[in-house]
Amino acid sequence: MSATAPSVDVKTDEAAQDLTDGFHLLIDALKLNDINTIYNVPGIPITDLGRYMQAAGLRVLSFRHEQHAGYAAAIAGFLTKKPGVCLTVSAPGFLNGLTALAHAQTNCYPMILMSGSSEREIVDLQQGDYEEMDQLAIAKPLCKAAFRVLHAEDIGIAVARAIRAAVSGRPGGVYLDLPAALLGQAMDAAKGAQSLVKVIDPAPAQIPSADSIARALDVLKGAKRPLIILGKGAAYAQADADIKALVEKSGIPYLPMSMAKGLLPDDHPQSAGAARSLALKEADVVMLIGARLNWLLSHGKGKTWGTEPKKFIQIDIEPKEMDSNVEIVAPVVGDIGSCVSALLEGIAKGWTPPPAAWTDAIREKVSTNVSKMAPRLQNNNSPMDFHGALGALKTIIKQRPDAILVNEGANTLDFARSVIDMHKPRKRLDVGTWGVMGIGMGQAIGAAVETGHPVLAIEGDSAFGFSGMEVETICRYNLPICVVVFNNGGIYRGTDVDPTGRDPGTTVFVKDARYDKMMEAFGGVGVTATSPDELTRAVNEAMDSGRPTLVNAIIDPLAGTESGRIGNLNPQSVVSKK
Ligand code: ADP
Ligand code: TZD
Ligand code: MG
Repeated sequence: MSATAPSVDVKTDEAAQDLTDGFHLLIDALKLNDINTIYNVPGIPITDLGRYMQAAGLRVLSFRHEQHAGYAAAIAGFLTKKPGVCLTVSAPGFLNGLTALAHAQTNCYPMILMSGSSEREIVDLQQGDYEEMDQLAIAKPLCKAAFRVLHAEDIGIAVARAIRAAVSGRPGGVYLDLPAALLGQAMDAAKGAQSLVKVIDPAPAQIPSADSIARALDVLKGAKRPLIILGKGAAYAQADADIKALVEKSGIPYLPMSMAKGLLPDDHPQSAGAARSLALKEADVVMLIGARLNWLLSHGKGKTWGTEPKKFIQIDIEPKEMDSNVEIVAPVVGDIGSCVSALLEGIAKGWTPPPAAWTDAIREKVSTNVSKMAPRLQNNNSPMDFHGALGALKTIIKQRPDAILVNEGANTLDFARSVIDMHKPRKRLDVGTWGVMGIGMGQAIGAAVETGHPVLAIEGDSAFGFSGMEVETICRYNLPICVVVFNNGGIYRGTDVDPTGRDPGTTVFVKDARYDKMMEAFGGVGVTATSPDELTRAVNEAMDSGRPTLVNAIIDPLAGTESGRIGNLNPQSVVSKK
């Protein structure tokens, strides 16, 4: 006995060395596919997963709330064309992350939400496990694909499927369910290594048909007043040089959607940004590149689009997008890089620029509107109005074109979008298709981590409140983020009152709130700015130092308007109008 006992022990040790488990297979699968950053909130059953990931060299950033980890992952997907990964615990953590997954899906950002989940047998019999929930069923309708992995040997395939689903075709959100029991499952290490899959060509080029390109060129050539609309799909595609060449070689005026600003610099002579109404009303042919005809473009019809009959050309990777709101006379289905380069080839074979009457009309309107706006941006009023404050920040962004601008709020969003010129692609990150409040700190952190560039987050005071606790995360990772809170004491304005006199009005906050103290509480810099000059000083200092900073910018509570620029979407009561 005594002679055999040690050899049994040795054998067990050797066997242990040859084993791997769910934790490590998942890490190996992610690393194999160059996924190296995870945005998470730890807890049962994924606490050790985060630790092992960190030990294995992945960057694991822990947030204070899963929604913001999710928004960071979503914007990482937009910026890098690789799925951003958010990791959460079961039921409540999963649900907190799910808002961000649905947001990624809505905005066509590639993202994977991985959530730990409880024991399948107990969940399925609904016996009341710790944080019990059938997460897969709940995630499914809100994302592009949802998978559950039950066996360690399937982890490699599951990660591969998740990556491919997120980035191929129209990018979107993917859910990966990781039952607790999976993570601890052991398997032979060599077999485990063989089970991993490196995804080859995860987002294959989708070449448009020659017919569709010829049709689009025909329609464009027949136009008297053509217009190109660039959407965030065009920014995502990272076909920057070809898109610029297409605009410039064609001579067609272009209008950037919010997150496409900077694909070409906003002060480009062909930009119709400051002549949006005229351009949409008068154009006869509109070519959409990575932009949907959703509410942001009034569904392609109605007053915004004037009385001129329009012909739409649409470039999009998603065939079902065509004819979704109005007829598309020249659908071009493919990836934007391939479609734009095919159009460029066509143009090189012969092209007449659009009539000068049209391009001059747009340029004149732009120049009139820009001159009208200029003096308003230079005021040094205290308390500030939106234009004075944004005029100061516009100059800062011009001087620091590599900085990334994150922007949310109502007035704070709508005014910043039109006032602040962007000079480089993918530098403006905002509320996206839903107009969601709460993306601010998550997107700022995701952008700083993924790009290493400084971030300026311009936040309405309400908008900031949705993710304010993440300033601790910013300080903990010492990220170069300067948050400017436009403090007008409320949602839209700070002047609402409860007619009964009992409570504060529904849209107002504590007066004279000191948001700057929140950043100071965690070791960052807090400053209050009461004039555009003070704002300029504070932001420049923050951007120079790279230290986490929050500038509490005092805005006149009377300056804003209801719902910013989309007040028309509010339903009207007949009773209150009596
Ligand atoms: P915006 O809000 O800026 O108008 P949308 O989010 O509405 O933009 O539209 C983006 C569109 O871009 C989506 O319809 C999506 O399918 C498309 N898209 C995203 N990536 C690509 C790509 N690489 N090639 C072609 N189309 C793309
Ligand atoms: N909740 C979520 C998740 N998204 C939303 N868009 C809203 C609520 C409604 N909402 C807006 O559409 S804008 C806004 C809310 C609450 C805040 C506007 O106030 P603000 O900006 O302080 O951020 P301004 O500058 O005061 O207008
Ligand atoms: Mg406000």
